[in-house]
Amino acid sequence: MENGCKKTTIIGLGRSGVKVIGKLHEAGLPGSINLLAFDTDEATLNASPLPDENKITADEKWRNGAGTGGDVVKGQRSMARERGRIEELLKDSDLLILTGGLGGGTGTGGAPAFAGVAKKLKINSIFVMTMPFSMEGHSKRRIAEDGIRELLPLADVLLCLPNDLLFSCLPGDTHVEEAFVKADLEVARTIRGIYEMMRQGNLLPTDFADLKDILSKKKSFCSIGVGTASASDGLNRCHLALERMLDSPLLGGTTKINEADAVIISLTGGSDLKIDETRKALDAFQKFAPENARTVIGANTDPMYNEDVQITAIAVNFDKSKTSESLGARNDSFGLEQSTIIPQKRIQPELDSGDLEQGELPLQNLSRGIFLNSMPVNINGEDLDIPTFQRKMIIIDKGK
Ligand SMILES: Nc1nc2c(ncn2[C@@H]2O[C@H](COP(=O)(O)OP(=O)(O)OP(=O)(O)O)[C@@H](O)[C@H]2O)c(=O)[nH]1
Ligand SMILES: [Mg+2]
Repeated sequence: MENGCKKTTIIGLGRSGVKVIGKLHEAGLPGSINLLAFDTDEATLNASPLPDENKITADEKWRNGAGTGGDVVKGQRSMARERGRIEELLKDSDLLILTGGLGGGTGTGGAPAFAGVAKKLKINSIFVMTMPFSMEGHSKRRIAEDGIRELLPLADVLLCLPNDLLFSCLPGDTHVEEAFVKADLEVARTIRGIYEMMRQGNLLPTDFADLKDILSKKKSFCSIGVGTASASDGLNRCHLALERMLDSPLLGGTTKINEADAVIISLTGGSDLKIDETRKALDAFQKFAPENARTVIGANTDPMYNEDVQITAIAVNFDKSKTSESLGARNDSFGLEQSTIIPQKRIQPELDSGDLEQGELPLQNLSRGIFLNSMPVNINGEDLDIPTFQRKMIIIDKGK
């Protein structure tokens, strides 16, 4: 088998997720990958360059393709009604990567349903979600943090990319529209890097087991950098890719690697990749990583990379703060300064520990009719307020 994964399904959920999947589709992806765009909003899907058969208008019967208008509960319900379809689409995959923006109704409310299905089907799952810009205000951030709480017990790996960091390296006079396109490209690049890391390297392997092993040891905060270069950029393309990786906005500077407790790095090139350039780049990288850090190195070739190389690194810092055992403390690190990867295994007992501080719920944004004063009951990504026959897709014989 050419790579470790039978089949990887990468899903874009909600407007920002759909846009990122569009960029991945345009760039082309190697290996056996199924790209899907899910949204409750038909207009977003119509604007996507993905082939029509890869676009799914979620919960069309109830939402009429009109979106959720920022209502997380509607997002939860819509995607819970799609569980049967999601199961069908995922059943032949062994890795799910899902991306979307935390803060909106569809992405935030819908992601746990995908995580629940992946868990049920025993598919490894990685969620790459953006955190709202600080300029979007506190209520969006609270929605995002509540979304993280819902996802944590279900996702194998959750990676939160702070939108503020995506914009931090752009000149102040960049047009907003252009800034969003750049942000989408950066998220797409990150997903491609994570995917490459997960493929079993034909030169040196890194895969899900390594990632999970490192992250399941302790609570950790992570940064991710991706750099690419081509032979046309000059003779030293691996060095250039390394430099670009170290410069990439989501990494947040080389100190993230200098101070890491563990580092996972992978290099992918085409069949023209030479041993010498690979070794030199990986040796150069080792100089940035602390001696006592656990380092996992992967290298891979794929004919699709012809002349190109890509280097991806995840720098992992184990949380050493004494007060960090509560989710409230961890929230300080969500978002602005660094990306966060948190495996589900460690999180579950903490959620049950009683340390959890109940935040104020953003009810003003939600319209829940007679359920206005009740909490949605979500178990394993299933909304229990939805009648069982609808959740389980049971067809009721109503006679003629
Ligand atoms: N990177 C990036 N982030 C975006 C973009 N548009 C919105 N976001 C972020 O994603 C969050 C969610 O927005 P959307 O993706 O539009 O929301 P949605 O999931 O479609 O949800 P609803 O439309 O409310 O059902 C926002 O709060 C922003 O932080 C974009 O074009 N690029
Ligand atoms: Mg939307």
